[in-house]
Amino acid sequence: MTVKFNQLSNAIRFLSIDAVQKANSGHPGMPMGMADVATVLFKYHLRFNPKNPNWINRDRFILSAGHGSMLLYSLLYLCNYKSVSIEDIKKFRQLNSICAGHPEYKKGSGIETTTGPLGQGLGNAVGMAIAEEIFRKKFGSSIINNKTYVIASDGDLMEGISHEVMSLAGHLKLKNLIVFFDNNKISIDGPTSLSVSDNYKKRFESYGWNFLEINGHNEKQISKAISKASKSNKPTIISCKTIIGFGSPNKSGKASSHGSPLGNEEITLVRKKLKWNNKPFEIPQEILDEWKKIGENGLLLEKKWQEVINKKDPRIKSELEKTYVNYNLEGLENLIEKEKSKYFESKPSMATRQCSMSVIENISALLPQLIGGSADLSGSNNTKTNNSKIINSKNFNGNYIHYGVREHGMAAVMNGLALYAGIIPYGGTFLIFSDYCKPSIRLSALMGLKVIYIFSHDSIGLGEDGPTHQPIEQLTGLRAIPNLNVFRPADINETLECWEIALKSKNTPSAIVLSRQKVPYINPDNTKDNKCEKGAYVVNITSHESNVTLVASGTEVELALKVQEKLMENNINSKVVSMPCMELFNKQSENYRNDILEKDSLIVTLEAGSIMSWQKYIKNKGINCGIDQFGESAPYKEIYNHLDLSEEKITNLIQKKLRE
Ligand SMILES: Cc1ncc(C[n+]2csc(CCOP(=O)(O)OP(=O)(O)O)c2C)c(N)n1
Repeated sequence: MTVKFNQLSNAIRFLSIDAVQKANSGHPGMPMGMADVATVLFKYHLRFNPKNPNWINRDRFILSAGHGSMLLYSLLYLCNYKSVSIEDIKKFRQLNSICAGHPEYKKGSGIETTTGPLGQGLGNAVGMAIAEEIFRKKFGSSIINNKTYVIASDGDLMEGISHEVMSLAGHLKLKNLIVFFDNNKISIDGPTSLSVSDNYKKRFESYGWNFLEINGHNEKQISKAISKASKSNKPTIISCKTIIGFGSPNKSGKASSHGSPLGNEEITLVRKKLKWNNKPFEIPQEILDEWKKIGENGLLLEKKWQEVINKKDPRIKSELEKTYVNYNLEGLENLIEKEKSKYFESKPSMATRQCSMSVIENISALLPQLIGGSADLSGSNNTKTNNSKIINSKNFNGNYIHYGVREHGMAAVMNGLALYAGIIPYGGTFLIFSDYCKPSIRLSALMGLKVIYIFSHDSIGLGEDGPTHQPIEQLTGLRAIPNLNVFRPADINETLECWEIALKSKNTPSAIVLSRQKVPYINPDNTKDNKCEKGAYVVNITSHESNVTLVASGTEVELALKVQEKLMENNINSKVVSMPCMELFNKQSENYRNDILEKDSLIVTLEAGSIMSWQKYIKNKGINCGIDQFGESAPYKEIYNHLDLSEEKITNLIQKKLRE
């Protein structure tokens, strides 16, 4: 018996409906509406191999509308991915199930990225499509030629980030990027006409995209559109007119099918309407077999791809291996060590953003996998160096992306670059605008991606640009994100060390926060050890029986050293601790932490920003020197004074406290 097309797509529909019903929560409407598009894509077009989900030249499939997660889990199960069994589907939305509420990235599972916050998946897909272009240029189109497919919903396209990343994709002419727009005209509040009247054709054509329009339930139209998109020299968006909750007599076409179980009565009606006479979670064997066959096609595809590679120079194979599997960080330690020694001799005063530029310039000559960029602040963030080669639509043989003024987009694209494999992305903006990147930084951390954020102009020290540009609460906000290392180096030595940690880190993104203004060289000795690795270390101590410990980060380490001098003038011994990374310090043994922050010492913390993340270190008896108000527009030294961050004022405070 031949299996009909709609039996294949109905398998997705019923797995989704039944899983949502069993979990008593979830989103059945979208998988029911997009089941036909997904079936055509997987049956005829998507090149993937369930037996090797890490195949580098696989087409990427991104479910940007992550709330429709059951669509993805159904596809993975039906195509026989090892990651998703029927038991997993029965445990949809339960603790430890791979079938989480929204797709959560897991390498090798077929879940290519974490989605749920609308718009992020689109940004990741743009990053993946850029990565594909970079590697196609490097290895040739017979080796790397994969497509990136995305399902995006009304909500994805309403989000501002969709503008940023799709505009960039059009500019870069990412022809292997194909987006299916689930144009069902329904969102949570009701019809999308409540809130949007965009002319999508004009919108996307103005970005430089192809815009195609089809009936998203018509097998032939869907397939023809994908074929057409595949031949295009621009990115393509296929607007698929679909019915949310397709097949539900009372809820299809309505917001009521979007985000809650259909209910047993309605599900019985859907079964009747779609002629599906199977029990929950039961898929007839012939349908399962047909889906399995779809998956098995991939085996052949990868085999053919391997044959192509086998015919090439063996060096290509080892180069592929080196690029995607075994990053070569060899040479990094030597380079860092050499640089550290060099600067120990010259002890330069440099803004840490300049320090970072010198690091990038050196390491990018060594590490081709570094792809940098900035959201239109290259010169200020010092992200572009003499070794930067610009990537553009005509030439992807480069290592630097001008993201334009698109911070949020940049961060989501960097996640996509990292997810593709073989790339360590870094990108810059002002620390104040890390707020514009936050949702994507959070996802870098949640996914455990090696993404490096460069945030310069890290405090009131930027001076005259004023309070709109002076970060106050940003450091605290970033530090509140789990699994993100926030580095604030104090000099060139620390900048080198922090970069080294960021590059070596396996599953943790990094934010390297840098000053606009110059800082002196503070490193006390030339050791091979990476002092920043433990998060904090002693810079200078006037006596081992010091009764004050000054703990600072970044530019305020200089201030701490000045306070130390003043205290000494008054016969008060103290210790200066630099704490470039709280997250690493907090992970150290209790002994180490107690050695650094001695119990009987008066702990004084200094940072030109919110004190919130420092409060835990003073244990109620110390002093937090920081800023809990907005800054001012003035030359920076005046602002420091105005906001009480001067050695005189801090010394007075300490003396007063010691007298208490
Ligand atoms: C950034 C973000 N804001 C809000 C939400 C909550 N949310 C989930 S789906 C959705 C909109 C649903 O409409 P649509 O995108 O058209 O999906 P469909 O109804 O077609 O499934 C919203 C607001 C979210 N997931 N992400």
